[in-house]
Amino acid sequence: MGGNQSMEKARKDVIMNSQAAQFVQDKVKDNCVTVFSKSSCPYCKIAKRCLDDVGAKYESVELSDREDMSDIQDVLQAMTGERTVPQVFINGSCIGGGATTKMLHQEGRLRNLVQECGGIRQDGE
Ligand SMILES: N[C@@H](CCC(=O)N[C@@H](CS)C(=O)NCC(=O)O)C(=O)O
Repeated sequence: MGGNQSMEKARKDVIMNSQAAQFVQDKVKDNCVTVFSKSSCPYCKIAKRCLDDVGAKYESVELSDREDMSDIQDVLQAMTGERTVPQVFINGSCIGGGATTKMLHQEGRLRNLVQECGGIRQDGE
């Protein structure tokens, strides 16, 4: 491993051992669908609209309200390669952001992914 690569790995290790990493991993583990979002973000609204359309229950983690917003984005980048929001996790994996969520919805695949972890709202929920 070259110098830059090992520095990069060391940085990633520090990020993934942080409190913010534990927080992100717990959210992803505890929810069938988790959306890391910011209140003013149009792509986040698109992703949530798609999830609402298929009747998904999801936990939205609103980063704009949090002091550790930047730490959480560092964690998301270490996990997925992307620092942007939204990042949508279904059944433990990141499916991508707003554009990918919309594409999966248009292709009719989003509902099935959510269904696999029991995240579709039942009557009255
Ligand atoms: N291709 C991405 C674009 C997402 C994007 O550009 N998000 C903006 C907010 S709407 C962002 O994260 N900007 C940087 C930041 O807020 O830190 C997607 O489809 O989700």
